[in-house]
Amino acid sequence: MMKTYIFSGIMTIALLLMSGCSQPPVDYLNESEEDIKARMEWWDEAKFGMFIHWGLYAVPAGEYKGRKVEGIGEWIMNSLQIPIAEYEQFAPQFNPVKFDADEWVSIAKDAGMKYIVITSKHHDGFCLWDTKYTDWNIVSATPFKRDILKELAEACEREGIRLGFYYSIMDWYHPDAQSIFEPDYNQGRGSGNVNPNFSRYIEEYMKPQLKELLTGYGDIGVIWFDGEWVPDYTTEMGKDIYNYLRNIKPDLIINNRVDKGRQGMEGMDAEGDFAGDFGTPEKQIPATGMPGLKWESCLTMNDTWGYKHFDHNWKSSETLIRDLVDIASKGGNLLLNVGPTAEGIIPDPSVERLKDMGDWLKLYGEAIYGADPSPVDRPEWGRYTVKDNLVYAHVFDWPANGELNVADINGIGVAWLLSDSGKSQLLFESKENGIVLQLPETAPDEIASVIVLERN
Ligand code: JFZ
Repeated sequence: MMKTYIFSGIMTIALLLMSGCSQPPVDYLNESEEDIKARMEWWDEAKFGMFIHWGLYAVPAGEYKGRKVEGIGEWIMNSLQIPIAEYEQFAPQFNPVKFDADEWVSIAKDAGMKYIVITSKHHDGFCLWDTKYTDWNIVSATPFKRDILKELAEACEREGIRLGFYYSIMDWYHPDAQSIFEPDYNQGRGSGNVNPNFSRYIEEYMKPQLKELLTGYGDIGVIWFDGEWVPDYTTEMGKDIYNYLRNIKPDLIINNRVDKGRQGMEGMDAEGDFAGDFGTPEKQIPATGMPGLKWESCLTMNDTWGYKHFDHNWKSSETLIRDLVDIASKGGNLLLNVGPTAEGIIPDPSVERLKDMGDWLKLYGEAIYGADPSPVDRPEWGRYTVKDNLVYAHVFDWPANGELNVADINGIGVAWLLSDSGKSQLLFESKENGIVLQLPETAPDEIASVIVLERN
């Protein structure tokens, strides 16, 4: 009896304390520059991440009933106008028995990538985790039955790789979300109409799902929205969701597509407009970066995000490494995509290219990770990055005459090849237009050699 009283007394006090602690939601839309800087520090330094587009679309792999998708593979449901009931048949066929989260994470790590962003839910609405808000998910609807995101989260945690989730606002499966953009999935809504239940989709589906993702899968670094262009979605919803997520996880980083219709760089400016935390130029590298803004280019290695069995149009390792350098020299990050097969394999051509990038970064990563953008225009022969009193000259085109014109960015005192552990000094002389460095005859690296220019 006594015990019960004491117990209930403690419970009452505990409840009172808890309710006393519950604070009104914080408004994160007007964060100070310092707070933003601190929150984004890991992301800023990371420079290089892996994008993973994986879902049921890997089953048809770009081809359905003898018809091949011309565009991107993960859009097959829409591109070939596959009705929901037919598309559902891909779920019992999705059994990626070769999926090994540790292997994927080690491929990313060996490539020098510091974070991973995976499609938790793409436009087809299919969920790669054990969500309780729909059965249209990996555990309930496939023979595989394993929570892919959980396994990936655990592998990332073990290996010190940050994990982020892509989440599509547009949803071709959820009855409250189907958009007029997708003619066959709009259930008779006319052009310009919105789904009358779209706010229910946001409140009772999207928000709870995002909460699941932020609370059950370890220390999530990024939520990467997409499909924000549907007519139903508004900037107000975006602001509300931004605050909702940051109140769950204050250090979360959220991309610009949380705002209505802010694809790529359109409409973004540095004047404090709401546009999430970073820009997402897609399949492109902005010519002069995005001054005053954080940004991340997402790129494919061939021409699709989701796996297509007949897309062999692979970029070379040279192109990809130079793209990474180019992006770093302009102050951005590179989120480089892989599209695993329905068996759970990252295609060999992707793995080979990632290995080449990792090999290059093992030698020259000092000039990429944590580096600042070049303060001067790009030179003809390559790119610059900067770190404290060091300027890194990334030379793509090694001069035949052994003379390299460099800008006197910080008052160069000494120069050496980053690949030269002995740091033997390169000779240089000042001329009207800058400085001329004397280089060895052959490039230390055919793709990008790095020269360090240090201030005295
Ligand atoms: C998308 C998705 O539709 C696509 O499937 C993929 O996931 C990709 C990463 O994002 O689509 C977009 C988004 C933005 C632009 C173009 C396509 N854009 O900015 O031009």
